[in-house]
Amino acid sequence: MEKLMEPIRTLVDLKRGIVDPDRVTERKAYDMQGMYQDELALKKLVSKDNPLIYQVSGVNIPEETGHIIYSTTIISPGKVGNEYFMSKGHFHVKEDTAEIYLCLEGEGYLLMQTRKGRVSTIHMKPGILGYIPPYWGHRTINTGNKEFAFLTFSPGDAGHNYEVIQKCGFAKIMLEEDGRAVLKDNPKYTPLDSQIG
Ligand code: PAN
Ligand code: ZN
Repeated sequence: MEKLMEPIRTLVDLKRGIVDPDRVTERKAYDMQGMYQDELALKKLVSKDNPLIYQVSGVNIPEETGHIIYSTTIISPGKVGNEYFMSKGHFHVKEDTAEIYLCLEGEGYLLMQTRKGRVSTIHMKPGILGYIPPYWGHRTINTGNKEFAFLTFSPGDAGHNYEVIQKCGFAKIMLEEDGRAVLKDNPKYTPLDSQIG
């Protein structure tokens, strides 16, 4: 017989997301090695005070078909060299799964990319909902001067595949130039061959 799960009530602060989460994952500068252009600047940050780049707060939902997983991500303001603080970025393990991002606070970009390297961005600010269709890898970037917070909702069985991004990077990077966020080609990008996209 199927085990029936009990409904869950979650309090959401409309600026900072899920209140009293079951789990919080922190990503500090140390955890972001290999992700930024300026490796020396990252090294310096790590040895200075290894700042928090972002944190993900979630509720325990079974990672199974039929469920919807939701969490809050908060990315700190800051840069590594002239590259803004950002999430690692990933494809879903089950690549035919979509995701919804709803911005609560701050501003930034949702950067998406197909396996073939086609790129799309959505400028996020409070109230903007970004829909990530199936097959698009995704990363978020805080281009503002305060915390960038958003809620995410994804299918329970989506999973996270970090390997592709770790190996190949994104085709584009977001840099600060003359006080503005500018999307540039990533000189370190190494494309992957694939039929999708
Ligand atoms: C999000 C991300 C979250 C952190 O919940 O997992 O923003 O980014 P990374 O997972 O790339 O570190 C999501 O897209 N889940 O599928
Ligand atoms: Zn995702």
